[in-house]
Amino acid sequence: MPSETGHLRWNLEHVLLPKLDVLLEEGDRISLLRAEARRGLLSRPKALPPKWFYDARGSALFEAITRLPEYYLTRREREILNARAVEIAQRTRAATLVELGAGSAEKTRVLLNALAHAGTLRRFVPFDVCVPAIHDTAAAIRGEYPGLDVHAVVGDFQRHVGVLPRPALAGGTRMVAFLGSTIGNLDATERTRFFIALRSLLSPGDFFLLGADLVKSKARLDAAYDDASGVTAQFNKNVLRVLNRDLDASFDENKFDHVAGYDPERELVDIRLRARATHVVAVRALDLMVSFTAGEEMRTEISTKFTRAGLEKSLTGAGFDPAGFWTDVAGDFSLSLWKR
Ligand code: SAH
Ligand code: AVI
Repeated sequence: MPSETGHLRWNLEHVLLPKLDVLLEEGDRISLLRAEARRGLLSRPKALPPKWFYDARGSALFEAITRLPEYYLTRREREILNARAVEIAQRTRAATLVELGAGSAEKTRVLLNALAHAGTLRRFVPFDVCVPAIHDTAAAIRGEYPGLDVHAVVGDFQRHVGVLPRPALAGGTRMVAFLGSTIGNLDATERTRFFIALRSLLSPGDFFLLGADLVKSKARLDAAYDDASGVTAQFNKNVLRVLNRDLDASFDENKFDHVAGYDPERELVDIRLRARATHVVAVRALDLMVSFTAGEEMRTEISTKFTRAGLEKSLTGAGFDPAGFWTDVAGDFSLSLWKR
């Protein structure tokens, strides 16, 4: 028989905690990590998908990146949202806002406020692969917006966009937001697949709001992804800690350097970990011994930079109609609205 305080706690949690759908259970997450780590560590050059940066520590390190002087992206996107959220709310009249890769959803409050002010907002669906981040975000938003139906989803937006729970999407116009230029962390093939899956999730009249970083000078991009205080290096090396903990691996982050540089031809920042010396790493959960030679680089992320023309080609090619395109005053970052 639960105690009275136990009852009280259960009742309070029942009332205060937002709905949570888990499309990627812990067991599935580990199976996916095993499969993707095995494929990446056995490929040449070695590579790991960027979604594995984001455990609680990785998400906190990303938040620290957003406050770095060199990392202009978050500030620029917030500037655009501050200037355009009312217009976006009026244009979309969205009842449901789904946010993919929501993280802390800090900037999203600007959109939520505008939609609430327009009187159309009923539901917020933050979606993320990082359980602690989505849990904290959903609980915080629930507290800040009483009466808003907050329905959080744990999943991989590269796998689960097509299977978003219907109750989370029911009723009224939907807007799916994908902010922060996380789209740039997908390669061209992954982006095309993602846009097509997204379009089939949406109904005619729904909207997609995309934050995408724009092509600019190599000097600024190199600095943004290799900051003087070394926070991005810690973020990059966090993937090694995730593999150590979840795959019983023996990576020593002191044996790797963070390497990041903009490639103007491919219009992307290539982010890697470079082995300082020849050594072998055990990945016991995969029954693998992985050799690194001195100077060998393992890719951990790409961060693609876009042009307006390139975005228009991709999105219209996937069947979206342009419904708005804005940049910050300096022209560093873009926010664009697309109609299904
Ligand atoms: N949207 C926020 C956070 C960007 S950081 C902003 O603009 O500041 C990228 C976010 O996407 C992280 O919260 C990370 O956990 C999430 N993420 C990365 N890959 C993902 C995937 N494949 N599926 C779902 N979420 C993912
Ligand atoms: C989440 N994503 C958009 C960030 C980016 O800018 O590509 C991740 C990041 N990697 C290094 N710094 C920030």
